[in-house]
Amino acid sequence: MTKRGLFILFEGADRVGKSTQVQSLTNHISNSRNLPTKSLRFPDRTTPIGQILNQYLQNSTNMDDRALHLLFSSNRWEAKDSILELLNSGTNIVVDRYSYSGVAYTAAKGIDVDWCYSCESGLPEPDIVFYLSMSTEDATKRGDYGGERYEKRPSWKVINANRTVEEVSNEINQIFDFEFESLQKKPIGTLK
Ligand code: FDM
Ligand code: MG
Repeated sequence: MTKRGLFILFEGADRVGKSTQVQSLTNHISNSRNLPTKSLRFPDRTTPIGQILNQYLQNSTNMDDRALHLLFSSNRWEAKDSILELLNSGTNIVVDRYSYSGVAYTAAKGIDVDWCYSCESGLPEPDIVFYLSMSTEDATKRGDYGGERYEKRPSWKVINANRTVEEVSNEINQIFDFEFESLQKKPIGTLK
């Protein structure tokens, strides 16, 4: 029987190196284990909802904060079935931003964190989250980022991203290799 794929998530501030590390880990998984691996990113600007988000992000068109939040969240919900299909068919996914970005960006505007997070409840849960941090100060503040309750189920790894691309990817590969088999045995989780 095919084993399920893993859902690996990268979070962190802009320009911290997420896209580079997503690509690097995707290559590492395909090459070292010869397993199907796909990278995804949110927002997914290719869908109709994603195009609205893209317009907002590019032109800073005005939108109500909650309406915007719901669109970012819908953009994940519309990917839910394909995410589950990929995982169930044995494809690993390496994802650039997800629900924690959604909560962090909207809550930073002063909107209730629980309201923000409630839209995410029921989505597939990442198996492991690599939080790329540029300073140790950020790392200790990560409660502000996703909030402690969100860190309980998936395994959060705070990675010091203030190093060379290779140093960062070596650490990520090591963690991934160490956790891979035990994570694969767990059923796919759901955000609570
Ligand atoms: N962003 C991203 C949000 O505000 N909410 C979300 O749910 C997500 C996934 O969109 F500034 C913000 C974060 C960032 C912007 O992201 C575009 P990328 O990673 O630069 O494409
Ligand atoms: Mg960006």
